[in-house]
Amino acid sequence: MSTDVMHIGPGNSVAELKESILGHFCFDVGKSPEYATLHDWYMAVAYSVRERMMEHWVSSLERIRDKHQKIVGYLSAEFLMGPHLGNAIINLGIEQQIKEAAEQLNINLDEILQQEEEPGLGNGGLGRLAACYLDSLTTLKVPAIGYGIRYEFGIFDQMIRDGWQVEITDKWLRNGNPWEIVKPELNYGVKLGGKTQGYTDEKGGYRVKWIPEYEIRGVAYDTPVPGYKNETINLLRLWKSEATESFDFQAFDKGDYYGAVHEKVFSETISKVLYPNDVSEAGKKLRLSQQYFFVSCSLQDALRILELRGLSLDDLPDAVTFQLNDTHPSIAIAELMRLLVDEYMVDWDKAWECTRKTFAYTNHTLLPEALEKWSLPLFAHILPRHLEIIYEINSRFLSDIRNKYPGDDDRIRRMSIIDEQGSKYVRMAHLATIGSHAVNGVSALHTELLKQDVLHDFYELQPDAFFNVTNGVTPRRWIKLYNPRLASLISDRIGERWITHLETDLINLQSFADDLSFQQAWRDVKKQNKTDLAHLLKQRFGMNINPDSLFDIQVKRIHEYKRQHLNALHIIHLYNRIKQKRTDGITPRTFIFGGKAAPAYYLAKLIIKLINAIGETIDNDPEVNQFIRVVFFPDFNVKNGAHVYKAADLSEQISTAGKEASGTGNMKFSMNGALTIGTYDGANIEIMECVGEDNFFLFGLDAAEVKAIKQNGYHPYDVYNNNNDLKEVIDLIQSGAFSKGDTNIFKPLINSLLGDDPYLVLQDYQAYVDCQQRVSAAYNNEQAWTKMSILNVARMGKFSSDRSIRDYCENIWHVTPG
Ligand code: GL4
Repeated sequence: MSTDVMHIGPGNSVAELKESILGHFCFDVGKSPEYATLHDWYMAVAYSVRERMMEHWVSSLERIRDKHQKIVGYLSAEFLMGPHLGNAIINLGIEQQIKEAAEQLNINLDEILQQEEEPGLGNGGLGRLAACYLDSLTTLKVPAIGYGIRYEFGIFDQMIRDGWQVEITDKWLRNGNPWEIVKPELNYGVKLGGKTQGYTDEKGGYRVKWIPEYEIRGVAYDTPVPGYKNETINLLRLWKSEATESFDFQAFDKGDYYGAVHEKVFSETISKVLYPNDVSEAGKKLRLSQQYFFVSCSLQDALRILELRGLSLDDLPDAVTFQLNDTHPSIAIAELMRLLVDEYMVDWDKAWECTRKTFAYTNHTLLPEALEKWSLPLFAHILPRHLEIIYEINSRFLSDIRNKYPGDDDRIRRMSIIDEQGSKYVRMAHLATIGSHAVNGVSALHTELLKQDVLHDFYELQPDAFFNVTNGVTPRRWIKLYNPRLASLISDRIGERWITHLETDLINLQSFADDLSFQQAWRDVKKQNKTDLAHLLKQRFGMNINPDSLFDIQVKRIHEYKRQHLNALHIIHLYNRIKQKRTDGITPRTFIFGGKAAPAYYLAKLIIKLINAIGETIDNDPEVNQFIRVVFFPDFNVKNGAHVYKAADLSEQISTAGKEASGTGNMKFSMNGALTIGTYDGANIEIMECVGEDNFFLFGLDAAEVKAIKQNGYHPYDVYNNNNDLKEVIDLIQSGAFSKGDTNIFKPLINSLLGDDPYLVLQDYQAYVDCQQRVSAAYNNEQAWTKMSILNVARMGKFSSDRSIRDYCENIWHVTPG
């Protein structure tokens, strides 16, 4: 059977690809080529490429079955995949042929690629990490399914009007999605609300059943994820919510048409829209319903696969391992217990052992506002049975703790899944930790802080359950696809193996760091990438930037802890110096910002306004703009990221130490030849260790100093008063210099900085400005800078997501790649 399938596989010659594209044009797009739009061609090319993945899909499934391989179920509320077409083409290894086929068809492949609307099913780093991990899992031939939600509307599109962020609905599905394959037969019922009822089973045992208020259905939408040139496909399986019955015929018979449709509308709401908050939680009812919805479908799906493979429930931990991508899917722990205990009648202890063996939990943030907790009434209202199960898990767990630490009531209070203070809450991080066999942080520092702080009691209880897995990013998308000039320069010197062996091979570039002709070629690539970005910004937004200036870039979600406003203060410092004619030592720079603010996060939106206001003021001031420019690149997403990382000279990674769990943009920049100005935070520390302190611009307080200064009483107003330069900078904002005389508009931001400055912007200001001065000086030495840039790239091998996935395989999942 398997070989039959292989035989029908389409070929990859130029002629075959051309024929295939024309075939899809005719049979799927259904138009005559004379009337074709670019989007029509995109669809035809996408179908042709997808077809070439499908044969590997079937053979990959057969391989898993025949080898009895363990499957990784990556449970994530977000997958920020980025456009599929370009990635699929390079991973299938058909870029040359496709290019040629397109040429022969008289279509421009770059224009075709631009047609794809990216699936923005994530907020930022966490969702993008999930996407990099799927790429690496598949490239390493680890059987995996990414389980998530098929949001109808992903992260909003950002527009900038009058300097302010405006949110536009992301209608990513409006022109169809050629990458997904709906599996109507793969659908599961998901209950919500209602109550529970006890009963006695045939053996006289006490059991509980859940009588829900309503039930919805989840339908599977599969997207193939190709490995790099290895004929392997994994699945991204996203659930769409539907009504169990589209019409309530009883209501319909009574003439209540609207009542009949109501249920359908409600059911479809569950997978309607992604919550646009990054590292912060709103505690909304719909959000908990979304989490439960996708987790319940995914677990039912895994149990179906188990059965299909002829295995029993006892085999579950050996057949599947579930990774919880933050606490968002952690209700899965209670759901698996419910399925095993209530539906499969497994006894509690056995079910618990199986559950703990099956789950592992990754924590992605220490920020208190991001640690999910649900109020008990809300939880009970949506998941009454799960709350009972959580109480049972908690009471057994706490009784163990009591035995271990007799009389330590404070510890009980701290470790309980239920937060008993004030209005009571379910703490999802505690549920995730207690219900998993492994817990990991995402950088060395972050894991250390998890152990010392947020999960300290749990670490003390079970130190062996804690691991670090430093994040990584895929070099396929982030170097080969999005920086083709650099990729071919690297391959020219060290061969192509680095694409899948970054850790061992990229280091070979080191020997060229002093080679002057290589340095020149290196600079040429950067210059061309910068020129491309300048053209794009000119074309799309009419912005004027100079590719000969230093490109100083900060792209990431806008958040106070990431301190885009610290960057802005430095810009104003330069502005002030230029206005005062103290220009020596100022290197021409273009400051580029990008990133979305959560729609309800007022201060973040005000930071965007401030950046744009500074940019506009400078645009209109030739005295200043001969030295510096500031641009805000609207709607930063994966697609726009393609043009940004490769064009950077300087990467801004300036979060308050201890706040950024890892960061992954820091890795993308450095891998593409930017030097980093950064704090001692997240993965910056490990990046600096790898690239060398001399090739990294470090400044500011470290995490311990941040903690100490806060404990001893921090007084930002004194910092402001005692630093003349800083005072001038803040006073300039306050004077209305960037707001046409309006002295009110930025008050909330200034009040926050002078009032309590929770992220120590003022404290780190001077160190940052001084460090930027060192950057300027270093940039003026072209050769030395180029050498640092080469060494940065050469020493970044550790930060491939392939390494991260190998770490997970070895320490957490116990599966062998390949
Ligand atoms: C995040 C962290 O903020 C970020 O530092 C990290 O790189 C990313 C992936 O581990 O996870 N946590 C949340 S929540 N959103 C993130 O981007």
